[in-house]
Amino acid sequence: MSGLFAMRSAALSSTRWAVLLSLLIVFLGLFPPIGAVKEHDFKKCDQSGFCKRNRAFADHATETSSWQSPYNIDKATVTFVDGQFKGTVLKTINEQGETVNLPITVSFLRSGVARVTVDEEKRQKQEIELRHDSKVRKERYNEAEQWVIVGGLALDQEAKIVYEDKKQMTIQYGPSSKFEAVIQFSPFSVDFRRDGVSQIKFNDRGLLNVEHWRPKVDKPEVEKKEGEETAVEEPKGEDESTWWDETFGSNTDSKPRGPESVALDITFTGYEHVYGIPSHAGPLSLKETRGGEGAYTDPYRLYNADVFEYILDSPMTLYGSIPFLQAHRKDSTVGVFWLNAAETWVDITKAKGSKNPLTLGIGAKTNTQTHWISESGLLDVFVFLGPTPKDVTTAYAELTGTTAMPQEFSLGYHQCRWNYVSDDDVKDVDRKMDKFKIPYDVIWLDIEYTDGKKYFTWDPNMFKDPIGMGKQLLDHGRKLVTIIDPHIKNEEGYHVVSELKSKDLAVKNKEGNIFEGWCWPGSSHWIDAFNPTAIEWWTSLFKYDKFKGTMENTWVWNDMNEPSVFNGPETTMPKDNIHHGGWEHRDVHNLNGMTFHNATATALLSRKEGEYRRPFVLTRSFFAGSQRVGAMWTGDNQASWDHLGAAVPMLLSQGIAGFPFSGADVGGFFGNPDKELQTRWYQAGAFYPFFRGHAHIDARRREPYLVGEPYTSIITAALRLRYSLLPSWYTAFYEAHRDGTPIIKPMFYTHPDEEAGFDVDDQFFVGNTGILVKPIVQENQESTDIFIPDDEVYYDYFTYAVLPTHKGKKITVSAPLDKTPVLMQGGHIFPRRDKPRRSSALMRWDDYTLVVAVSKDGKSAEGELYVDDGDSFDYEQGQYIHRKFILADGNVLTSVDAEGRDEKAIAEGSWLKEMRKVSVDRVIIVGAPSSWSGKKEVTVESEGKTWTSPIDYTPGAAGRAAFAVVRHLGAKIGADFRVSFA
Ligand code: NBV
Repeated sequence: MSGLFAMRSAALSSTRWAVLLSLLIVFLGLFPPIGAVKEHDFKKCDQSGFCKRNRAFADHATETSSWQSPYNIDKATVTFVDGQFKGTVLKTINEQGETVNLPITVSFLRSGVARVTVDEEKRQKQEIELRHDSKVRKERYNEAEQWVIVGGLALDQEAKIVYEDKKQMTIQYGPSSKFEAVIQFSPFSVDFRRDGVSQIKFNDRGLLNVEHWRPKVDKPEVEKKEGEETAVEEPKGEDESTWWDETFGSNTDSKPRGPESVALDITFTGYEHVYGIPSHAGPLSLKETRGGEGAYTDPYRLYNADVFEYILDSPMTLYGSIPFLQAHRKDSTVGVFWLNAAETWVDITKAKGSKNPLTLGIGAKTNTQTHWISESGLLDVFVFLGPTPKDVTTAYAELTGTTAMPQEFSLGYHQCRWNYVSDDDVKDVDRKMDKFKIPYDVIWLDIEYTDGKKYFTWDPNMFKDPIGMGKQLLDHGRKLVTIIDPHIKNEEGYHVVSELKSKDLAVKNKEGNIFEGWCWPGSSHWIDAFNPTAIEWWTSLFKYDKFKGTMENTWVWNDMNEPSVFNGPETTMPKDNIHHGGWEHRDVHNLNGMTFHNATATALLSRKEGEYRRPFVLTRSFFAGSQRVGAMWTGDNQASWDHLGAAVPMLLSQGIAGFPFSGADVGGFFGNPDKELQTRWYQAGAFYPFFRGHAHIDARRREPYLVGEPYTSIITAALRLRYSLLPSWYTAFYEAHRDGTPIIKPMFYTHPDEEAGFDVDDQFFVGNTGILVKPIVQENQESTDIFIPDDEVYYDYFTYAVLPTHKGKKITVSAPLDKTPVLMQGGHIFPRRDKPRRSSALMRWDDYTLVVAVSKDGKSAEGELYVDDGDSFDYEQGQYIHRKFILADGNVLTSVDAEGRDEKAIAEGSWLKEMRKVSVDRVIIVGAPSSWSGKKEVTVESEGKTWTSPIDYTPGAAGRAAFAVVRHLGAKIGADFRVSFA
């Protein structure tokens, strides 16, 4: 590994070295590296000039008792029109009182969200000079919004000034005018209040810092003393050493615009827990970052990077970032979204024992203080005042979009490894899965399927007949995913690179020439997916007649899109590279992965004239908004118990940051899991929103049928559990698509009032099913403790045992190797399909089972089912079934349209017509009332007919709930029905 990393950071210029390097890469590719991430290959805050400067600024402010923020609003410039406050912040830059103009806009949005944007006048007007004859844009990057925001920007015309004097202005806004923003002019600060109580404060600690443009002034040389190098006079006050250029490893960043960071302190008044800002391998409830017991010493970093074999419990950056954070205390959630795509760091500290009078009386005494620091771009922050976690996630989703309705197959199991070596290999695995009756939906091809890492080609020897392979999969209802990365091999005669060059669609270097770097194929260029013309061209490459060998069951995986550049600084692109529109890579880095993912998904929308289906594209890198495009996974984890344990908090964090279609490599990417670990990982993975087994090229083959008994059977049972619950998973995806809620939900989200659950991150609820899962992530564990967030009744999923639970306490449940701890919370109804099949496609017309977990009141429960064709966009035209099931009074179960639609009025397409023939076959009622004892039949009414169906009642015994099973119910899933137990 060390060799590869050394190579990745080496700046090689001569052809001889280049050839040697490519040979070495090929060689090392054959024997890929082992060993943990080289932390020193990635910057710490004190190696990142702007982070270090802003932390020093913060320290100075904190240590100076008389500190006053040098930012003041010039009252004379203030206007407030149609829900928008505008003015100029004056930044005092020296003792003479000289100031710099920073235009500020505070927009109050109809949704109740407030947005604060600060720009720099000189840069807006392009009145700055660039160094090194650079041709990049002079403005601060102001296009992040175009990629990220899809709605919710309408202004709240009702917002009004309710108080104003020389010092401040109070604006009332939001639903029922419950929110207020108190904008203080001097020094500038904003206090966001709900019902008169302070929730979020900007610049309360005076850490606002907008590094304004200034020309480089060459300092006079000081007299050289004997034996010393030529010295430059050290500037007084600020540390200029990283203003004009900055070296890390062998790369020097030329910084044509000099220092330009933006930073702000944001305090959450009375909030002890903060969540979000993925992706980091650490707990869901974020840690403090400025030292102290158990705290990190570095800020959380958001700078998408190929962090090979990442370490756990670390604020280190990973492959993707979403700068959205929620703060939570009992019964209140608020949040901020920091819309900035440049390298960003977030420091978190908690000020305990605060005597803040505004928080007294509500029991909270801790303020969480955050300090956000970005290298360039606008200061652009959205503020959410809740008060529920759902209010916050929904408002965020209105801005950035919700998770796309997925291809239904993509919720099934994905079988991947680096690599299935030939088309015969793929066909063989496919047959063996059938032979062993192991359900799966998708088999994946990693980079080796290509001809010499040239995407859109096939290895002519190993993949002679990709269409034959695709057809076998199609016959079994299965799909193929092929990897397509953004680095394009720089090889004479390769049509993709020739077109990329001739059409001028690649990312440029600082000189404005095509950027060349190193990745898997050796010398490569990178498509600039910020360019609309590049997206158009990219789309053309995926047409079935262009990417020969693909067909309608082929889908795509985008890897390495941070982008990963082996010989670039921190394994990525130089920051002074140039993108479409003249923006520096520095400005857009964290958006890069999303633009590529987006280009690929766009391409899949039109592979053939007349074909318009939901794309499936997995991405490694992402940003806010990526949820609209596809799924993500947590990158290169390891086959270790620790990594298994790390996955759930990471996926929970993804969910509350609005990108819930997420998974971790099941089995662990690097290394070889032992049989127990692999089994436990499948049991956990069966409850990841995205469920894929994957392995490194060096890892031993580990398809589930190879593990041997009893493991293969246990893994198969976990897979079948996933498959039987697919209707519930699909319904949870629909809910996420509708309003941005997470698919797997942490305790604080479902039970915002139960304080003991606020830092619980190793268990979760699946959608609104009431299914509570606690994966086993430790070796030799035969039991586990599950935290119970409320006083509902909880049943064991498999045995129907009623657990002796207490709100806010843990309960021990047994978990031998063949059991995943899964509970059912009383009060819920969820749909299943219980007939074991080989793939989700084969389950399409299967009848349903409804599981009713009766509430502690012994008579009620509710749940939903959403189903559509799982492939097209016809659901947008009403081609779906959405039912609400209600058990009332312990004697009637009804099914009604969840949206109150008159279903007869919906014109039936072919899918809906067929689906209307599908029935509810069984209803299992767990916690069935004892009055049903001895009952032999129930009365069913539906579609104007009445009939009876048999019911078997089993009385409760030895801690197990009474349960009843209605067989052959026969009511159609799409029709209203009423089952009477009386
Ligand atoms: O394409 C090869 C791998 C892939 O299997 C993995 O899932 C990605 O995260 N890829 C990274 C590149 C090389 C990793 C060592």
